[in-house]
Amino acid sequence: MFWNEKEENISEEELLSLQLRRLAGAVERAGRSSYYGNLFAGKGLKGKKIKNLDDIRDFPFTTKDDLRESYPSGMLATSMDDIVRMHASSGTTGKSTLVFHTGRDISNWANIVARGLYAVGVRKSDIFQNMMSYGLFTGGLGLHYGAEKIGALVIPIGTGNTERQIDFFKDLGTTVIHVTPSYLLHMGHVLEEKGLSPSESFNIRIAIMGAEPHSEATRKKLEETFGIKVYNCYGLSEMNGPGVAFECTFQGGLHLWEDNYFAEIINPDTGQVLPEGEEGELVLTTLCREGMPIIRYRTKDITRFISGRCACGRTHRRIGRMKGRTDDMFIVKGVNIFPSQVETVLMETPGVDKNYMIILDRKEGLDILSVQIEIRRDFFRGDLYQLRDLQEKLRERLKHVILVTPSVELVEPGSLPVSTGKAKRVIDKRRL
Ligand code: DLL
Repeated sequence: MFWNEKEENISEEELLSLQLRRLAGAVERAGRSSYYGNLFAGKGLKGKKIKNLDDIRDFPFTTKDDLRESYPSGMLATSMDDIVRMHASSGTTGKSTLVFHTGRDISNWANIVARGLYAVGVRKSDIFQNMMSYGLFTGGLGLHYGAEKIGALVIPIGTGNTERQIDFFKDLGTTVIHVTPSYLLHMGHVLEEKGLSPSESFNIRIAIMGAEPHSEATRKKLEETFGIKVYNCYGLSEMNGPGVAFECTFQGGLHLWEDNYFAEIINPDTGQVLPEGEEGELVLTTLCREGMPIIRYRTKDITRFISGRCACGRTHRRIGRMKGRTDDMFIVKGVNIFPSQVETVLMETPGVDKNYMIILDRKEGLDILSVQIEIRRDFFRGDLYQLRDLQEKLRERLKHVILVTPSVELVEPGSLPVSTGKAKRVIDKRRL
């Protein structure tokens, strides 16, 4: 039932004292990087010893902007020689947030992913089709290594190429898939169009689903459509990637692996740590990472701790399904996008006026991103070719920056709604 009973069924006292030891080590290691070294020295925290878990509250938060500003290696806490792999957050181009891992970091990460996979019933005999992008994005390699550790046969197919995915389902008898909710919804439509019953045609038992927000209703719908069990897996590249928290077969929340991450829930406005059970922003500290320890990272994800021990027996506390984010980031086809990235492209393109709107929708299970853009009156001289050129140029530039191909609609100046307060740039019509 457990991948590693000693680690997962650890007593609360032991877990707390392990966290304390590891937290002290994490702060000490972080201080070796130029970023934290200077920060701690400037705040008089250099050499501060962590004597109890609450001592971490004296340390400042780390944000995505801090990671960007310390690009490329300001948070590196070891020599570059000790690093064996680098990943980056999805959807970032240019100055992205890089994370460096030593060999031991990769092995620890694979261990907690294996833990999560084992907890939902993945075994050595399974055929694991990994339908997430490989590369800088952590979804591909992150689960790959965990599934290999269990001894499953891993098919590193990545995302897309739906025809081949279906062929492998049939020909190799895939039993477990790792997929984003939007891609699985899309597959359901494709299969139905082909006259194939998703629930009767294959051997799939389990889907691991993550990287994007989704609701309990979406889970239920997918479980029914495919006749499988769907389990939620949460993570973010700054904290390694997938597998920070994983559901077990009881589906009553996600076990956050507290021997690897120290978690706090804060009030996003005041930064105050909230009492257990209250909803707020999840803040995480890496407890074991050597290559790039991160202290009190503001994930911007809203969740809460679920009280009580899970029926599965694991001690690690559970968090609830993500309720949303405190910033304006949205996720399309598993890729993180900020409206500011779209805005930068638009404002750099001659002919574009001030107002624009991003519309997110879902057709046959597939995410669609459209951008409506007001065009300057003096630019529009009734030349259709010129407009088509501009439309094409915008589509290409946006695709280059946000890594998702948008549909671009050019509209007359003054035709989009003008907001009086904070501009609402994104309309999300997708039903999660
Ligand atoms: O999305 C890592 C991942 C890959 C997780 C595969 C699970 C499966 P990033 O690209 O850095 O990393 O994006 C992280 O995605 O802060 C959340 O807002 C969102 N997110 C990730 N998993 C979930 C989930 C990967 N299960 C950001 N539910 C996070 C809701 C999720 N949101």
